[in-house]
Formats: sequence, C-alpha cells, structure tokens
Amino acid sequence: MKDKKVEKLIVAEKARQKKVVNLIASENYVSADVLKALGSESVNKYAEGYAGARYYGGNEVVDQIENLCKERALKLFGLDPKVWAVNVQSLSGSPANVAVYTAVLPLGAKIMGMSLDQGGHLTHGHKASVTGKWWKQIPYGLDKDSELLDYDELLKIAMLEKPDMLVMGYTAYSKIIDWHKMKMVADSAGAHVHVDMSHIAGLVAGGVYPSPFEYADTVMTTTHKTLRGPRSALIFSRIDDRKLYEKIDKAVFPGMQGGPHMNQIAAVAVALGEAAKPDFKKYAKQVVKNTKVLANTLAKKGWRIVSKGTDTHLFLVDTWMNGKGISGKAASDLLEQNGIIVNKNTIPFDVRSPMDPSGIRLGTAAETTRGKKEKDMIKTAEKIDKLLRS
Ligand code: DSN
Repeated sequence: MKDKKVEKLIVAEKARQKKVVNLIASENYVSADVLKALGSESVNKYAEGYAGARYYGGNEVVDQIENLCKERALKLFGLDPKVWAVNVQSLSGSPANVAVYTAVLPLGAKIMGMSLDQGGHLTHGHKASVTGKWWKQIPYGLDKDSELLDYDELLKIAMLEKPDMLVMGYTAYSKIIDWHKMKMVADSAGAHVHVDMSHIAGLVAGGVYPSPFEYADTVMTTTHKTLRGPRSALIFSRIDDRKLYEKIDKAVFPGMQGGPHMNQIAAVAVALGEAAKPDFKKYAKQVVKNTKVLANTLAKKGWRIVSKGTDTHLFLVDTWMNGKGISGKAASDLLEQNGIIVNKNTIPFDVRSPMDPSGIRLGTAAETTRGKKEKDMIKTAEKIDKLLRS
C-alpha cells in the first residue's frame, strides 16, 4: 500500500488476530476468497434499486452478482424460491431487523423479544435501540432455576399481552430452541414469527441445529458469525398474499439505505458457496464438539456454566459465582492480558452491572476455523481455569 500508516495498522491487526486465542462467540475468520471479493472492484458500483430495476446504468454484472447471492442463500437453507424470498442488501444485522419491523409492524406495535440481560439482542426491542423507541417491547427471559426457555411461561405472557410479533433467536443462549413450541406461543397471540438466527446460521446450514424456516414468517441472519462470511445480513420472507418480500425490499431500499455494497454482496455469495460444501458440515459439527468440550472441562474445574451446558457454538460462564469468583470484566481483562480474547457478559438475573457483569461469553467458531480440535479446547479450558483462579 502507498498509505504506510494505514498499512501498518492493517498488518498489526492481522498479527494480533494471529497471536491470540479468539473465543469471541460472534467472530470468525473468512477465507482468502471472501477477502478477495470484499476488496474487489464491485466496491466502485452504485446500484440503488434491485436487479433489473436500478436507478443507475451499468448494472449488468452486479445484477448477476446479486441474483447469484440470492439463489445461493435460498439453496443453502433448502428453501423453495416459490415459497421463500430473500433480500441480500441489508448492511448488517441491526438495520436488517429494523427493516423487518418497519415492513411488518405499525409504529407502536408490540414486539415480544428476549431482554438483553437474559440473552436477547438490542434490536429485539431494548429501550436503548430505536426498536424500543418506535415499538414497545414485551420482554421475556429464561426460567430462573433452569436458565432455560420456559415455554409455558412464554405462552402466558403472549396470551396476556397479545404481541404483534414474537422475536426468537438470541445472542447468548446456549441451548436448542424448540421452534415448534415457540410457534405455538406466537399463534396464541396471532403474532408474526420473526427469527433472528444470526448466531446459529452456520450451525443450521451445517445441519447441527434445527432449521427455523418451517415455523417462521421472516428470518434474518447476519453472515459473519458461524456462517463465516463478511459482515452483512440476509432477510428471508415467506411468499404469500401478504407480499412481505415487497414490503421488506422497500423497507431496506429506499426505507433504510441507499446503494447496496456490491462488494459485500459478492463476498456473501462466496461465503454461501463455501457453506454449501461438505467440508462446512464437518466444520459445524466440530464447532459444537469443541464448545461442549470447552464447557465441560471448565465445569469439571468448578466453574458454573449457565443453562448447565451447551448445544451450540457458545456458552456463558458465571465467573462471579455469588462473590466466590471473579467479575466478568476482571476475568475478560485478565484473559486478554494472557492472549485469550472473550467478552464480558451479563448472566440471566445478573445482580451486577452490564459494564462489570457476573460472567463471560465463550464461543469456538473462530478457533474451529483455525483447525482447533477437542484436545486444544481442553488445554484452553485449563489455561482459563488457572488464570481465573490466580
Ligand atoms: N454483537 C453481536 C454479538 O456479539 O452477539 C450481536 O450483534
């Protein structure tokens, strides 16, 4: 690069990523091909509108890129293009959720979403996000004893509050969601079913987590977590008389944004192609195996794993353990000083603050991409245990 200052920082970040053990549950390492697509000339193209109906000339190639990306997205999740549509232009997960709500709900409608401190996401109706200002969150959480979804309790909330939409899919829930039971909760209120599968999309694609599509009206996923693509988002919608896809397309453009990032869409297409390969199934399987070993080894060492374990790529550790342990911030800082990167995280019913909560969140999607196996997870768990005890 001619710009040596920026080049130095890029090289430094690459070196940092190489030398740490990355247990951030929402991160991953993209392939060289995904990077190449991101850095390609498609970045130069303005393409406001949708394939075949743009506001600028010169779109004959990027139209093909966008159509290929859509085709691969539907195919990866086994969706019939006569039954499901997909929008691939949303820049990332938060605006994608807002676009879905804008398309489906009137302002002020009720969104039943998991509270942030229980494992939900800001855009599931939290007050700090526009989703909690433009719509009203009906919060739900986990059962206090089991730290699992309590479907009977959710049913009671839904029948009482009659939400317009039920949002499911979380950022810190380690167990399998029973989509069928959640659909029954939504149906009890006549609510629209929206799934945010950002965290688990790669596991769904890899066949190690049940697919939510049978039960959903709309599904949003980011593409950069377990799915191992660039930062972006996909919005799937069921094709029926409601014409959700038309409303969603309009909500994304011109509702939320102008020109789509065509280099990003090209890179998503590459990642979706990679996720369709048999190797990706092996990867997803290994992610779950690694996570279970990491969690079980820490549990054996005496650390409390929230929800008593994991079926996915992530889990929460209660490091505070009612004052007998170490706070989440202190744990995260200490691990970082020793080359292990995690994030501090509230645990359900946390008595501490989000800035210094009782836990940390660990995930193995990134390290599994780097070829780590069960034996490496045991070593990592032993190192974490030793550091936290020190
Ligand atoms: N920031 C993401 C995560 O870490 O789960 C969610 O947006």
